[in-house]
Amino acid sequence: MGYRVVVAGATGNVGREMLNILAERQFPVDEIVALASRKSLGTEVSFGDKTLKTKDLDTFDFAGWDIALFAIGSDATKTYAPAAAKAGCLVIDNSSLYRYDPEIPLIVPEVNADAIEGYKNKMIIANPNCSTAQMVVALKPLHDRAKIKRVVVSTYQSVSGAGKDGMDELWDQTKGMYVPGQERAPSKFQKQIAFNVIPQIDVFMEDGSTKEEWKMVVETKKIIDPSIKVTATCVRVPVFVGHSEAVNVETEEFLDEDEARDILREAPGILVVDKREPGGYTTPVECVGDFATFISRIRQDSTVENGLNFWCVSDNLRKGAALNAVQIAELYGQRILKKG
Ligand code: 2RA
Repeated sequence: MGYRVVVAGATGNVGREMLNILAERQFPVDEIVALASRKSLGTEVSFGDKTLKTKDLDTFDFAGWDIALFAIGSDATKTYAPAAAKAGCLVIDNSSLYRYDPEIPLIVPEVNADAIEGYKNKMIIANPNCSTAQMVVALKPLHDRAKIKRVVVSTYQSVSGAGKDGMDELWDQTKGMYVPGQERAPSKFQKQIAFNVIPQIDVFMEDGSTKEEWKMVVETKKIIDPSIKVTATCVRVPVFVGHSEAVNVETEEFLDEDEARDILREAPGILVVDKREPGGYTTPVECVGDFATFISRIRQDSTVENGLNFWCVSDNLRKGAALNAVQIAELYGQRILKKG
């Protein structure tokens, strides 16, 4: 016996990946429905070798459904998540709406699976931001061994993090560079993204950081340990899929780079690719479609007493969004619903 599963926002980048990953991981589904807003109604989406026609989120009755994966943005989530939760359907939400609510668990299964018990509070579980998810997978095992005091991270985030419009803008702008008359001005991004990098993701906060940077700080504390200090610089780069991060950590205890490599090799969800030779590391194009968070360039930071640097790459639509949501659904099925 399996589960009755809803995917809301099924026509977007993340919603489509949710359906792919549910099928790939053979999530025990008895029945599945793909929901979309009225403007995408009737659009066909793939679920394994089946095709689903999207139904109207606005009129959908969540009663009797076990799990709803939401990828619809904060405004729509505010309208539909409480109704689903009230009907007894667990909402796993990819928007930022509930992430910072102390009553709502924010879960990365490799890191804080036990937080699942908090589902009872509101029948809603939040999925972290993409840039946080991959980083905490790497930080947790290092923190368990040597207690991380401070993290300095710079991100190189792909345009798919900004949705399909972001991908279209990179594609059209790149073509427009070569075809006179087809130039495309920035609209989704603040500046030209083709052949450029942009040090702004999301809006500015009062202290001069951006909301994306703030999210990395607050979410890391909530998921791993409030005592970890994080400072982030988030940058959009002209890559379609796959976020990269250069991470520097300072730990309380000394952690040798070889031991760190061994710890990361053993850690769940991580694949270490770290050869000190040309090409002996992972780049975003190599992680597309993969489940793992790839760690490379592990090395001591000799400018502080106990410091390490590493390079962290993952498919942002997967570990950073859809995969993590499906893993939460798996956890809820195994630990709470225990069907079958
Ligand atoms: C981005 N963090 O990459 C966002 C997506 N959640 O823009």
